[in-house]
Amino acid sequence: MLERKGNDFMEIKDKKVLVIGTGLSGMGAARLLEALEAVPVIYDANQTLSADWIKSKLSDKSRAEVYLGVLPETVRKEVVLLVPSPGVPVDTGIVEELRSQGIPVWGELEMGYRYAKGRLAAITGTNGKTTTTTLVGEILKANEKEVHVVGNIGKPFTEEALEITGNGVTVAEVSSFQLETTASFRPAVSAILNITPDHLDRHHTMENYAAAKERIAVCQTKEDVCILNYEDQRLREFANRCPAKVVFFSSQRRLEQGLYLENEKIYLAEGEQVQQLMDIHEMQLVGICNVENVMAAIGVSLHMGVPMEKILEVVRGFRAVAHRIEFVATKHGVDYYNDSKGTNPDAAIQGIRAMTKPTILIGGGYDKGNVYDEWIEAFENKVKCLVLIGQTADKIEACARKHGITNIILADTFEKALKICTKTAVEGDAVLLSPACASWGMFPNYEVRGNLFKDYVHSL
Ligand code: UMA
Repeated sequence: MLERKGNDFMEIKDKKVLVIGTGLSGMGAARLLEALEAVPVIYDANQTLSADWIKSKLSDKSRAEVYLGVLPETVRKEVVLLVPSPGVPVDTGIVEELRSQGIPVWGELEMGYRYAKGRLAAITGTNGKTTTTTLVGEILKANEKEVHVVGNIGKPFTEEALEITGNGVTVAEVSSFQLETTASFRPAVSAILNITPDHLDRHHTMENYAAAKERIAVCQTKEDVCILNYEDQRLREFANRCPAKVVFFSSQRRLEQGLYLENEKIYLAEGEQVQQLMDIHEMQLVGICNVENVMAAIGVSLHMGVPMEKILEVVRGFRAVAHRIEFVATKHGVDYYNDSKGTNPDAAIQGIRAMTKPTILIGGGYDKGNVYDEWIEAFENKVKCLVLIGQTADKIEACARKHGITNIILADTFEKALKICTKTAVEGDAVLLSPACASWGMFPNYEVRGNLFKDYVHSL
């Protein structure tokens, strides 16, 4: 079992710790700090929030201080530790200022990790991490009494940390945002599924984004395992400098060692042995991206000590997670699919590739600085009408016209977009929400966007 540095590493009892952000992570971190008898100083840049509401999320005896909009100079001088939420960029003034004063910065993920016990698996990647993490969670549950599924999946690590015992196993979905502010984070098994352009508004360059993802393995040693996608050039190169023992998976070629797909069957080559594990038609999941997710999940679970038969049994019964190419219903002969989790072009490519009927596609949303050419090329004459919403609507329209797509309708609200889809679709068509953009700006998150879509479809 891994030794973690607990609160003996840094005395925080009765000390002030600055938490930035009052979303899921910030409140999780604040509650953990209170349980550790530290004094959370909670700051959120959004001054329209209510301090009373934030305090109501803490204990009655809370000693927390809440600051909205402006953080007084005096307070900055009193804090011994900074815990930023994942949504707070590391080049934000206050983070840079405190860091330059020697104040340690532990992101919410690091904070949760420090105070949890037991074995940990962590999964990152631009796409597929929620499916893979959920699947690994299900596999672990088939083999272990105490399993925790935390992280970017919507459950902050800090929220659960103190409940995780030495006998527990945890699987964490981790994002590049979270990995930027780790310090000692060391999973026994890590996985990087793929790295394609995303979040470039935050990370500025692809190099920075990839470097953040690679941090998942930075504290690992050869006693630990890192599962990598052989078909990702960057990850293949990373394998040479990865401090953990690397296990590859590939959907495109036979590997001498690792997991691979050949003739629609998944194999494991280990030492001298090659084992045929399963036929991909035994899976409920569809698409090559999901075969990759499954191979990664098998690799992670195996190295977390789950016997292969148990792993395969769970894989065979596992269905798609919500908002990921999720079939919603057929209404008046039109199939509706919710791929709200298609929050970047690469994920949305998987969404449109999975469609077999003429499709009315809803795209657009928050501008993360992505380019849309490859996504639009993947339409392959399947997109009968492109309905665009949000900040990126004009940018996507220009790109689509460049690629010869002319049937484009801009909608200024999501509701109008939905109505356009039902008016345009005829029997035998599909309607797909797969926006290639984050939901921010129009919705709090992709789940809200996807649920509104599903509610609308069910109301038809
Ligand atoms: N805030 C500031 N200053 C800033 C930025 C934000 O004060 O500079 C405040 C905002 O006003 C807001 C709060 O911080 O009140 C929001 O914090 P947050 O954006 O970190 O959101 P959380 O609710 O804590 O949710 C985060 C993750 N969000 C992001 O990374 C943007 C959730 O991932 C995650 O599920 C949750 O922690 C639990 O771990 C969502 C996500 O979109 C799903 N992730 C990205 C992705 O998957 O692509 C990375």
